[in-house]
Amino acid sequence: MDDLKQRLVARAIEEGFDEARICRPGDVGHVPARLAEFLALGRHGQMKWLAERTHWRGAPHVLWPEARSVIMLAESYTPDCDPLENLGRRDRGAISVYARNRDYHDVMKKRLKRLARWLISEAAGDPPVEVKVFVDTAPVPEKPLGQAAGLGWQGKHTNLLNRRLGNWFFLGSIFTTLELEPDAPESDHCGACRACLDACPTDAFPAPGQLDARRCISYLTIEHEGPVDEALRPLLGNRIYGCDDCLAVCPWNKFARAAREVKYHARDDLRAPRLAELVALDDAGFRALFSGSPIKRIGRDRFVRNVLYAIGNSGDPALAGAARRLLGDPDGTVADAAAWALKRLEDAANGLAPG
Ligand code: B12
Ligand code: SF4
Ligand code: SF4
Repeated sequence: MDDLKQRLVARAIEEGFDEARICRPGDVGHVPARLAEFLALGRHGQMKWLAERTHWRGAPHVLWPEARSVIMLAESYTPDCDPLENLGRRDRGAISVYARNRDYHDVMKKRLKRLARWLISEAAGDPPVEVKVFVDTAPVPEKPLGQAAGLGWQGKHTNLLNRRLGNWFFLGSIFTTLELEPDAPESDHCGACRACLDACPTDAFPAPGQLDARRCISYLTIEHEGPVDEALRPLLGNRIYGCDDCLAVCPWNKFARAAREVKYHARDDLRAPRLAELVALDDAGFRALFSGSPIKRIGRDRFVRNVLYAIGNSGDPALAGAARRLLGDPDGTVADAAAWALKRLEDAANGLAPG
């Protein structure tokens, strides 16, 4: 390994990243065809931005032709508790692990910028080395780049996993004009396992390694605008933001240690929040509670919609009053979710629907 690369990797770990590896921007030649197929089948649902600028998302060397290397970084957010322990508690909502504290975009971007500044000063070239940092902020295929750099492999649940870190880590990248020696890609270590495919509550995997986002609870609770298909609502259970089921069952997680970054440790009030309190949030209350959190991005209306679906699924008659108060909500989707929740609670009370 050349000296600068060795020092770069050491510096990345000092900064708080868990792993750093390198590939070339053009190392993901299989992506354009797979992305095109995913889009042609409509699997992106309402995420129209995935269908835009596909000439970049599919081919990072076209995004910035002067870039010579991509430094791919992994940052663990491994939980210190059973991530699914809160599922099915009828008066509580389940928030996915990655969203129980600070927004990773903010935390990681600062760290990426610090590392990139260090690289510019250490490389001290003429003309100076140029860098661009990305974390989910540009049309960049982060998982395939991560695999090309050897950070891990895309498992059957489509996320990147690593033999040491498991699958609870975020990805970020630094593109640079600097030539750095690339690392070897990682190969598939899923073997015959299919735990993630079997764990999915909505059957969102049409085949191993492929996801139909339109059925994924993460998409439905975070990205999908307006009412959720009524047939899918019961399957959401009490998941009110994101979903972790396919990640949580992966056997490779047994080697992972809890995240070093305290900003990803769950806030006490978001470990098992009460549905009765969340459903009563107005705009100001929502913004105050989720300041600095990734949840803030979806806004009060979509969040309360999710909470009402969870109330409908709770079978808890004590929550009916809270749903009734939102029947006249100015947001049509919230009002629709309140009516659905009430009806489902009534059905449960009459023994017509599972509580
Ligand atoms: C859009 C998106 C979503 C969408 C769609 C997810 C998806 N799997 O595509 C939704 C909203 C559902 C989502 C959910 C989640 N996301 Co997301 N998401 C993204 C985003 C912005 C783009 C991903 C993308 O391009 N999807 C499009 C499809 C085409 O991409 P793909 O899965 O890589 O496609 C491959 C397969 O379809 C496969 N394929 C296709 N055909 C075939 C055929 C065969 C035979 C095979 C083997 C494979 C294969 O090849 C394709 C190319 O490699 C990335 C950030 C980024 N810029 O990359 C984060 C990202 C992937 N998400 C992330 C996270 C953490 C999540 C959640 C865990 C959050 C949560 N707890 O709710 C869930 C996980 C759900 C899941 N099982 O994937 C992390 C994953 C980190 C990691 N270790 O991999 C990322 C990288 C963000 C980050 N910077 O850290 N996400
Ligand atoms: S995040 Fe949940 S709904 Fe989405 S694929 Fe994984 S298990 Fe299925
Ligand atoms: S649960 Fe099994 S199949 Fe799924 S990603 Fe992990 S090892 Fe691969």
